Amino acid sequence: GLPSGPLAGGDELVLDFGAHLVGRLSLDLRYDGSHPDAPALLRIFLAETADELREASEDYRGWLARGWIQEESVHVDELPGMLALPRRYAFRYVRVTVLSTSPKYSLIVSGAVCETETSADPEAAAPLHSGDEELDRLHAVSLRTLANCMQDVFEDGPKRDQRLWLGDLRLQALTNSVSFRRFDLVKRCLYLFAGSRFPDGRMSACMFTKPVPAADDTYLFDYALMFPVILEEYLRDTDDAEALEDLYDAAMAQIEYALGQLDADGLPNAQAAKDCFIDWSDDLDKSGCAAAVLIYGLEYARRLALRKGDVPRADALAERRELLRRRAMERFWEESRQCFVSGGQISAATQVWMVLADVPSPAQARTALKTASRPDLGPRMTTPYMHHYYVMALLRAGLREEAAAHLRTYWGGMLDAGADTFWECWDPRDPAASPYGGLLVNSRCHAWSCTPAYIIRRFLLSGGTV
Ligand code: RAM
Repeated sequence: GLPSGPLAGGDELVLDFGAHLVGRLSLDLRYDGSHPDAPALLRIFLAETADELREASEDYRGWLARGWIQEESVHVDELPGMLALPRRYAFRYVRVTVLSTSPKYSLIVSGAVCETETSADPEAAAPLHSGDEELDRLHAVSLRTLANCMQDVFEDGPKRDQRLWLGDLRLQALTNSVSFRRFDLVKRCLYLFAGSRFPDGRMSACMFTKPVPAADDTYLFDYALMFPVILEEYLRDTDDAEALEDLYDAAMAQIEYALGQLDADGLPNAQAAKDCFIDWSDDLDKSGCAAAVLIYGLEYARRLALRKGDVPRADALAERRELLRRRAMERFWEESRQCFVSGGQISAATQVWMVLADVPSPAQARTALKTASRPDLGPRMTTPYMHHYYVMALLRAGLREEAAAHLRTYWGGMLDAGADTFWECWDPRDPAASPYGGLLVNSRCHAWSCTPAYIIRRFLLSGGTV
């Protein structure tokens, strides 16, 4: 029942499905005029957001493969009929451009169907009715983001990269724990990582799953250290003794490897800092963050050792942690400025990770985070991944109002800019920014942006502490 008139060569039609979907698209095609005497040639472009519709794919010059752009050229030999497009797509809008029919007929798009795919049961997660409309919307969009990324594994983005990343998994697992509670999917992802390690025991930062599970050859120091964190949080939710038994060594191997990457002062060396992701920021000095993430990981490893009944190891890990904490204070804390300085830089990222790792005292944490909020300092945070940890650090430091305000302005800013699902990158001062040199390949439904539901349920409404 689409209001599509007959389309001749050069005409186009844009369909708006009204929400961000992940699934398979079919178009019901008919014709007007004489029996088709030539194939219809169509270009079909699928966009997650309206601003993508304004971009011309032939102008894309970014450094990520253009194969991620959701665009098909299709010959339709038989009309009328259903045209089933070949891939799974992530989209809200579909533009059908008729490149050619023939002088004897025109094309009619009389219907469009998307069969959606997710492994999240929408019934399992109750909508929020908090009496605060903004929070309810943030919660709903956050869950839609997570659900659309939940496929065979927790994907980072259903448009791109469609794969499992350790850093993203941590945030998805947290949000899953307050919503869909598909702990079996978390477990599957943990086993995929643990079972696909490099020969030296390190864990890849990301996994392909098709046609068969295979680790990517990327190692990220901070992502690998998230494995013990995710495992410990998974066990907190499930008490799964089998998983503890199976995955404990793999988790400890990530800590051991990282502890082997220290410099003469006993802090993570330059290579470790280089191997950190932290945020999409070329200018960010990551040495302070590398130290803090290791200290953070050590605390979770200590808790795992306790779960395992391995008290001597738990004590040894606590000692290593305290030693590293003191060294980090010595090298990175600047008393006169009351904040952390890494490689001469005062960045939000460094303050955030130091606070999360409990490196400073509570009073120092508060001054460091006040510094972090000064927009004139250091490289800006660019991804919701980093902004999530900023909110967590504010909560850790007892700055609850600031945390709630940041949630509302940052993720709320995406809502104001038209988000149906939360985006991979969002810099309010540069809305069209792309770490990949082209908006068309930015993912607009992205795993690491899905945490507002977690923050709202665990902390803002229930008064929980980090
Ligand atoms: C990108 C993706 C993914 C992230 C990595 C580091 O490819 O956005 O989510 O984890 O970078």
